[in-house]
Amino acid sequence: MKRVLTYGTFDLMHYGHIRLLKRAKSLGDYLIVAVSTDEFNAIKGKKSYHNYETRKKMLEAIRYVDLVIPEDHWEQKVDDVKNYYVDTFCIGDDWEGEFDFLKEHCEVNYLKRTKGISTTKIKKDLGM
Ligand code: C2G
Repeated sequence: MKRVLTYGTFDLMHYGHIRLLKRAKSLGDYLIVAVSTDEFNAIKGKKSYHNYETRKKMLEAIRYVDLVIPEDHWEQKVDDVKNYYVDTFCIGDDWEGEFDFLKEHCEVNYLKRTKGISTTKIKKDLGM
């Protein structure tokens, strides 16, 4: 049972997120998603349209996702990898290199971002 872990805000869920989650799941058998809390989003300088509970529920409804946990600080990743017996960490390549410190604990994969879609673009196109 290969366990995969990824992190994100996942606001205004779109096909870039879905493709990321599908590829993340293909790296193993069990996918854990750590979704940023509203408080951590503020630390990341992000204001999400959907609150944490809604974003958590939407992720839990996705067939590739097996468990959703909160991401509430930058320093939790090593503990998460240990506490959830994670074999593989992955995230979009906009984070290329940022999480290489995890390599002593698990595999680290940076997956190509899906071009042409982002939460920011959706908000802009909708005039939000
Ligand atoms: N993503 C993607 N393609 C897009 C948009 C997003 O592959 N067009 C990926 C991102 O690379 C990330 C995931 O979808 O792996 C979630 O994206 P965000 O919600 O923007 O996540 P982010 O704010 O980058 O949070 O500790 C890590 C952070 O919490 C990551």
